[in-house]
Amino acid sequence: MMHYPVRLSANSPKYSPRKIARLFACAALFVAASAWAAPASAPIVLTGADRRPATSLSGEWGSIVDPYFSGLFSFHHEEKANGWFRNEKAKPGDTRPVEYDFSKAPKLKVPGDWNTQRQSLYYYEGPIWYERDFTYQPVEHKRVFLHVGAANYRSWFWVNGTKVCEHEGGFTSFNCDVTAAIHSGANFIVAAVDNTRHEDNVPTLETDWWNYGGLTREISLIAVPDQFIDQYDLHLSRVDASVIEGWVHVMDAEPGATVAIQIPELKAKTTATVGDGGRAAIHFSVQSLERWSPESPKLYKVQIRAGQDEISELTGFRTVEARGTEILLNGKPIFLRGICIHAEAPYRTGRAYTDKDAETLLGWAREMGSNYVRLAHYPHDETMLRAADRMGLLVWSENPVYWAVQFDNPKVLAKAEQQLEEEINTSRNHPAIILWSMANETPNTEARTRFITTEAAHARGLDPTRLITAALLVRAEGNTKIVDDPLGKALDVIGVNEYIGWYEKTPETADVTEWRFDFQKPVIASELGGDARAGLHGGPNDRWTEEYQANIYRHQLGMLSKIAQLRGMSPWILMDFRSPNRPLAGIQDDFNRKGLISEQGQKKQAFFILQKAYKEKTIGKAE
Ligand code: GCB
Repeated sequence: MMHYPVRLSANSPKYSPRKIARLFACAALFVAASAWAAPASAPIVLTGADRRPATSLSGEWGSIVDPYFSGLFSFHHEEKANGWFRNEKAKPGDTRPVEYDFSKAPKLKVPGDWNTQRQSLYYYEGPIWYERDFTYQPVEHKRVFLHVGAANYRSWFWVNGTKVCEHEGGFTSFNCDVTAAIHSGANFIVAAVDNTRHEDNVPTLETDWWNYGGLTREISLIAVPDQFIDQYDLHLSRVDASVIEGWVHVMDAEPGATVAIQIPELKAKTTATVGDGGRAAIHFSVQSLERWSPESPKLYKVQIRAGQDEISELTGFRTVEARGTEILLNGKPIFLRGICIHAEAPYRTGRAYTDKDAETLLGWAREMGSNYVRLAHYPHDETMLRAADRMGLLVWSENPVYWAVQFDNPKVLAKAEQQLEEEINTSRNHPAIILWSMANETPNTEARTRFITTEAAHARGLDPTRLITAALLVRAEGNTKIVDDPLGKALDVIGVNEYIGWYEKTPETADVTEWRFDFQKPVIASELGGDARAGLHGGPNDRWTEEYQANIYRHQLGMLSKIAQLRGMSPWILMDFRSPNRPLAGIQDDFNRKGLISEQGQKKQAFFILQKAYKEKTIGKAE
């Protein structure tokens, strides 16, 4: 266990006379740093945060690498009153040394993972401090939030020396109220980000992707009125395709306050009243609405107003349902021709976050003939979801419950649920998302089934308009693959991962493989594939060559086309991605090479095989 925040309190059993003496010695510092001791409020979710005017804090931040986290914790793991968040400057006559100086420290770009910015940080796991000066002009009756797109894995934030929040989870956005800490003119912000892996984290110790650390996504300041729209959900009714329904939540609203919604292009308007819980229920009819679909990803500007607050969302309207073994999009059966994608940046490598990253990755998926992408194995950046909305790609979005997290630990369930809530509440207005995935390849145990069933119920409670899925491991008896994992009961759509021809047997084994499903539900082949180094050639049985990978795809496509209840597929994976599990020199060089495209954009033979199957619709029923 590490030194996560143990706050000082007078009745702490850890109090020893020695510590008390030390505390007296530090009393002066405590007074000076009293703002530090004030409890920071918990971060909140702001739906559509990226649609609000913002002051960007991107750019170069001073950075200090702090492997022992001595800038925050003293040697008994107590948070220090004189920690580095004070951004102290040495003054002549100081009676003690100031042993850090952000203004002289090397810079790190924000957003950006640290691993690909500095050679010495390539393998670094631990805490790093960030500092940035900025000027700001607060406006009366406005609250200011620090919006953090993502900080992997755990992060702490201070504005002008006052703690504003801390957060756990590396792939979801959060917002910290900094109103009381920010002032007019010169300000500074300090962040500490720690990407140390722990067994009770979500994800846990081992993953097959690089543990990129840092402030990996956009970070900005957002000003909102005292009463403001924090979350909303607007979607098309499954019962009546001319009705838009959902809710708008107004933070700190007086009951009886009004919410007004307008869709100018449809000349549609409605108003609703905020009830006790701060929510206004929305239900209104629209004429001649064009529904969002991959063929026609129509987006509408939707204006939401509550008191002084207004947000202009760009969204589309469609329905998704599972009926029997079908997935229905806008009431019609659909086959998901897709591909898995990691948030690895094309060409430059590192964590993806820019619009350009999203357009390149999703552009390749489109070029291949996809109508769907599985964004593995954690929630991706909002830029990816906006691009999917625009480009007409249906999305599987995933909670990072990956492999064997501590399924019997209630704290771990709470962490998974917190990340799930952040994921859903942030991105619930993206028409592209149709599937919430609870987990990937989890061991079939009672504790696991209980954990994910609870998570699934939670997701359904938060969002009953989408389908719940998970990527399951499959067991085999001879050449029969059997899908009878009891977790299937909790899912609307069954995802199955299998690697025939790579981790098991030969590509040709797919030809004689039969499938048995114990669930009459839609099935997605959520992973399949094998590694190939782009440009490496040989025969169809020479591992690591493009020909071998292509051979796997040929046989897999033959096998999959015989599965009656198959409703989609997303082979592993669009682009090669960095992973510490892949050290094979000259071939992998720290990259999982199952991409159909290399990280430098070279398309491998298998790309064209899948493209042909997707474009000619030789896989899946023609819609
Ligand atoms: C899997 C995992 C994925 C890995 C992949 C592989 O089953 O779900 O995260 O990267 O296999 O390449 O082994």
